Amino acid sequence: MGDPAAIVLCTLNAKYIHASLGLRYLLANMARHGGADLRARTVLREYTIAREPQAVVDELLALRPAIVGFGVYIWNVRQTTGVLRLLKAARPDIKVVLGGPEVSHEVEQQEIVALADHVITGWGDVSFPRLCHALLHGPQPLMKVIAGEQPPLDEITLPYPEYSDDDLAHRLLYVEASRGCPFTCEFCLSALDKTARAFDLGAFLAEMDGLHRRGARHFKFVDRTFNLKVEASVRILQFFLDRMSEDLFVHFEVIPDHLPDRLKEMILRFPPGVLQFEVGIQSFNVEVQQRISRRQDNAKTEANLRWLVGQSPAHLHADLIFGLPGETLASFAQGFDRLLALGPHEIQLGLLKRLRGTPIARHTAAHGMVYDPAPPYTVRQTGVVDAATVQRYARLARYWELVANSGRFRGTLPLLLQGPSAFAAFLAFSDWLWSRQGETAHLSPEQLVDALHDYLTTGRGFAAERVQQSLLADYLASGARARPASLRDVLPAQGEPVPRPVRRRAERQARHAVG
Ligand code: B12
Ligand code: SF4
Repeated sequence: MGDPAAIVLCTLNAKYIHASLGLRYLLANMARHGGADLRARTVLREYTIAREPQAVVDELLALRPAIVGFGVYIWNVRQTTGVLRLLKAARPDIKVVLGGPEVSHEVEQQEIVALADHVITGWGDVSFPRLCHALLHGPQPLMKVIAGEQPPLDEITLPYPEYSDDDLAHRLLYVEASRGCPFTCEFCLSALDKTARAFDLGAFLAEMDGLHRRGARHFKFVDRTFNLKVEASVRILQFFLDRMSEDLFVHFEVIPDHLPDRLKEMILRFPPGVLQFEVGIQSFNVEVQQRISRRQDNAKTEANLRWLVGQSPAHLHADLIFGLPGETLASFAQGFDRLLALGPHEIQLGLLKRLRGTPIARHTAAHGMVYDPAPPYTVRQTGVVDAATVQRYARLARYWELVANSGRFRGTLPLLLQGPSAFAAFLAFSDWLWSRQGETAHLSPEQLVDALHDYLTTGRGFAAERVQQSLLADYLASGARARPASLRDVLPAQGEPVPRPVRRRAERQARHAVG
């Protein structure tokens, strides 16, 4: 056996494709803020939430660590608690340090915190190395809960060399040009930030260049608002324009009502399929926006979305959240129809979550908000939306993923959404599909084709031939090769050549589902 690793940095990612940027920051700062000896004895271990807790513990114990630091997030808190329980039962002497957004607020109420030795709330870049130094070399820390220090950003070593070649080849590379957000949307954890702070852009771009030279072509910016400071946005876009290639793909989260001409000009210089923007709309309801302290100019938002969809080469994902205090099903439907009319490539239908620490909690009593007490703390009902309606919406959101966002039914979707309200039309289909299937998961593309055929012909009264032709074109374009019953007589016979589907590369990317 080799030397024991003094410190293990561990987290359970949502899926293998997500690499933890937070832990790489901690690793990158071990030498600068903890000492060269600490860096040499620190290792990173990432798992997914699907991994058996005992298997994770066995691997951690084999490393013989003195300290294990866990990155705790809403998607892994349940599983990490399980890991911690087993780890502490086997080796109570191992010091466990927690950090991450899920354990940065309401710490006193959490089982995982009770099981741990220390918690660092907020940023861990500097405080984690310092705490490890103290735990290993003294003086022993007195406090269990430590507020993470927020140093000037130039005192934080950038973590990008910590991405391995394997990460570059197989995983999403998260990168961060700025931290924090100046806005105050109450459902969002970033509402607690006082401001956004930018990393030195020259240094950041030099790191991006390093990643690019090593072969990285997919970059996901985690900046809360990429288009906050136009000067910086323009320089970042120019950086990628200078390195344009067939396989380049860059994802940004943007605010919808701020798109100055300089930024537009830059965007227009990109070929299609390279830029992906995620735009939080959340609600078009002015009263709701004000209630949750979300500043959004709806007219500018609409104009910008129209421009982005109609004239820019960017792929556009727009997010809505159902269940905000005071938002009814009818007002949400209006917002959905308004957004759909602008034509974003995808509409992501979210359901409100009461994230630990977020100010939205102040509306709980006055607006009859009831949330699931278990992560991800999803809203169950509100004063104006009963529990059955929330469930009905959740099913609709799931079916929307399968039918609309999957891109499998591009030709047929307009038929399905026909009518005075696209939302109402899709809700009626969703209710019908639920009554027929009784599930929202495990629906094969063929089952969906048959269901759509049935619904559109018998339920909506469209001509059978028109529906069949539309579904056939969609089915062939999707590249699926089975034989749904409703298309059997019009599909090319087995063995006959079938047209190859054309895929746009932006669509290959997983969406980042953040409120
Ligand atoms: C990437 C990401 C994801 C990825 C997951 C990545 C993964 N590793 O598996 C995906 C796309 C799957 C995702 C999904 C969701 N996400 Co998300 N996501 C992010 C995002 C954009 C980036 C995270 C990041 O890398 N940040 C940059 C690093 C530097 O910051 P950090 O991770 O916070 O790390 C710092 C500290 O937390 C701390 N720290 C971290 N680990 C450790 C460990 C130790 C030991 C210590 C001491 C300190 C420490 O130090 C780090 C450096 O300072 C953040 C927003 C953001 N910009 O942070 C949201 C965010 C983390 N997500 C959030 C939410 C709400 C969600 C969803 C619930 C959204 C939804 N659908 O409604 C889902 C959940 C999915 C599920 N399965 O349940 C919330 C977090 C809430 C929480 N309590 O965890 C955030 C903060 C966004 C927000 N709106 O407020 N997300
Ligand atoms: S939703 Fe977006 S704009 Fe609003 S506080 Fe969160 S990150 Fe900032």
